[in-house]
Amino acid sequence: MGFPKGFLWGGATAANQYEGGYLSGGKGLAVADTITGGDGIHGIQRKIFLELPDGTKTVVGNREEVPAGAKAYVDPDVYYPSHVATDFYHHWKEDIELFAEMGFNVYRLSINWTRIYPNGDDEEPNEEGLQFYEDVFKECHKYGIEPLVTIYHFDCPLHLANEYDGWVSRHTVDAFEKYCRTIFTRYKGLVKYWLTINEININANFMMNGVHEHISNKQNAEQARWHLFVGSAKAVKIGHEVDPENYIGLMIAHGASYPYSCNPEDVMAEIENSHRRKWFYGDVQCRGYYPEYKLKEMERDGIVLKKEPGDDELLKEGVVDFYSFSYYSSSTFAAHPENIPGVEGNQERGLTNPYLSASEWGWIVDPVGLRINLNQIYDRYHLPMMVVENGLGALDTVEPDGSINDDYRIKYIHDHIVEMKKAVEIDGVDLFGYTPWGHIDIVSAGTGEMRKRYGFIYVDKDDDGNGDLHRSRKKSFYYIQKVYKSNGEDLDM
Ligand code: BGP
Repeated sequence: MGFPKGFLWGGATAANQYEGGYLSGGKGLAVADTITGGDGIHGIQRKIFLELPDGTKTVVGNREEVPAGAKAYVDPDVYYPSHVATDFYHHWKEDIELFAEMGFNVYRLSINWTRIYPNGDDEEPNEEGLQFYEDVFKECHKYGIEPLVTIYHFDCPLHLANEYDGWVSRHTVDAFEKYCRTIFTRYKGLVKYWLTINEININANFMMNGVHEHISNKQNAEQARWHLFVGSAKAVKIGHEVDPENYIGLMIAHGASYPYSCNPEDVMAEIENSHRRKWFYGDVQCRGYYPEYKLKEMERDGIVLKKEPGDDELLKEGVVDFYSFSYYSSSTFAAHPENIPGVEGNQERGLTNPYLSASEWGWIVDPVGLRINLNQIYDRYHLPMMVVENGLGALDTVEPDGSINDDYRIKYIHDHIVEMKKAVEIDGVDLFGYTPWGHIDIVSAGTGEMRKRYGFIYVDKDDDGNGDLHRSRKKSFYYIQKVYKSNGEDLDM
C-alpha cells in the first residue's frame, strides 16, 4: 500500500525564473530576459520592448500584438525580473543543501540554452555554462538527489527569435538538435531523467518562443508546433543513442477538464477542447503521429506543414518513455457559454465551476481533478507518469519573528498528495514521482511577479527587485520534510 519504494520526491524550477546571472559566465540573452514584470491580480500584462524594421520602437503586452519583423531588446532603464531572479547562480550550494534537508531525492531544473550556446546557434558551446551545470549536478548527487532536467523551459535564445522567428523556422530545430547532443554527451552518467520541452502545448503560443506574429498566423503557429514536436523527438532519439540508460519524458500542462452539464453538447464541447489543448500533444509524443481529429482540423483550415524527409519516421522513433505534466487547476466547458447566467469565463479558458473555489490569482483549486487526470492519462497511454509541477501561488506574510505560516499552501499540497495516493493505491496507476512547483520562491512565469510565491523556502526579494535574497524556511518546509521522509505515509497537517 502507499507510494512505491523509491518514489521520487522533490521540487521543480526553471532557469529563467530562478537562476539570474543573466549575462554571467558567458550567457547570452533569451527572450525571457526581455520581458518585464506584470501584475497578475490587477490583470496588468508583462511587456516586451520591440524595435520595428523601420527603426521605430514600440512596447506590447500581448503576444498577438507583436508586429512582423519586430526585434525584442533590453531597455537599460527598465526592471527585468529574470536578470537576477532569486539568484540560484550564486546560491546553488546553499539551496541544494536546503533541498536535501527537506528530504528531496529528485530535483527538477532546466538548463538555460543560452548558457550553453549564447546565441542558440553558435559554432562552439560555452564551457563556463557547461561547467556550471556539471557542478550543480555533482552537488545534487552528493546528497543522493537525482537531477531531472528540462531541456527547454520557456527560454528561446533571443538571437533565434529575432533573426529566425523562433520555432517557426527549421533553423531553430537544427540549433536545438546540436544543443541536445552537447548536453546529453556532457552529462552522460550525471543525469538520467530528462524532459524535452516544458508545457509543449502552451509553448507554441508563448511570447518567449519567438517574438514575431506567428500566433496570429495559423500556418506559422502550426509550423512552430510541428517543429517543437520534431525537436522533442530528436531529443529523445539522441538521448537514447548517447546513453540507453536515459529515461526521457514529455511535459504537458494538463489541467483537468469537465463538461459544464450532462447536456451531450457540453460533453462534446469538453472533448473538443481537450483534444485541442491537451490530448493532441500527448498523442503525438506517445504514439508518434498526428491524430485524425488534428489532421481533419488542418485540412479544414487549409494548413499544409513543411516537413523534411524522414520527419514522419522520426516522430515514431522519438516517442517518450514516460508522461509528465503540470497540474494546478481544472476548467469547465459548455457548448453555449453565453446562455449560462452568472458564470464567468470563456470558451478558451473555461467557465467558473460552481463546486470549486479559486486562488488569489483566480486559478481554480481542484485536488480530485489530479486523480481524474492520472486515471485518464494512464487509461490512454499506459505509460509511467510523473507530476512535475503542482502548487499554490499565494501572498505570504513574514511575521515580526521572521516566521511564515503558510497553512493554505500546506493544505493545498496535502490535498493533492492525498488524491495522488488514491490514484496509486485504489486505481493502480503507475506514478513514480512528484516535484511541486517553485519549492523555493522564484519569479512567476505568467506575471513576472515575486509576490506570487509557491515556495516552501522563502527568498527575500520583492516585485521591484528589493531584498537581500536571504533564504528562510516557511512552515510548509517542515511539512514537506515530514511527508518526504515518510515516503508519503505521514500526511497529517
Ligand atoms: C507553468 C510553468 C512554470 C510556472 C508555473 C506557474 O505554466 O511551467 O514555468 O511558472 O506554470 O505559473 P506562474 O508562474 O505563472 O504562476
